Amino acid sequence: VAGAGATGTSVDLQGEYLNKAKISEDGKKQRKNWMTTWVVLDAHQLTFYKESKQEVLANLKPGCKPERVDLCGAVVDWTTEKSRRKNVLQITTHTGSEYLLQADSYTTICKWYDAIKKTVNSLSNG
Ligand code: I3S
Repeated sequence: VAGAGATGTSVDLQGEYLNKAKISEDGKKQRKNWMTTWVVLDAHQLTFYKESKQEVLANLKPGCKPERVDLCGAVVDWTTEKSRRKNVLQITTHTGSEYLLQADSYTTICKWYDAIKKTVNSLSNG
């Protein structure tokens, strides 16, 4: 279970498995492909790892290249239109890339929604 620690206005969520689909890159539509990734939120970005939590924490795969999403200038919202799944949030980056994040647990996805929102807000407040 992720540990959430609030420090000032930003929140670090130390990681959880979530379902992710990238639906556009820099404004260009992508074919939706849901995958489960280990997701980490820090003060500036979200990081999606293809590797498991254990592999990430133990640095078992030195060559691993996670996908990083800059949250500065991003917009976070719930969406019911972009997927038939329940509990889906959408992140649109300042470059026009769009990601969907989903969890079966509403509590889990709400925690991520709130934390990502706080991070985006803290970045826009300087
Ligand atoms: O938005 P879409 O295109 O209806 O998303 C569905 C597709 O990605 C589908 O794969 P195909 O492109 O091979 O048909 C997936 O199997 C579905 O899960 C996607 O819809 P949901 O509602 O699950 O996001």
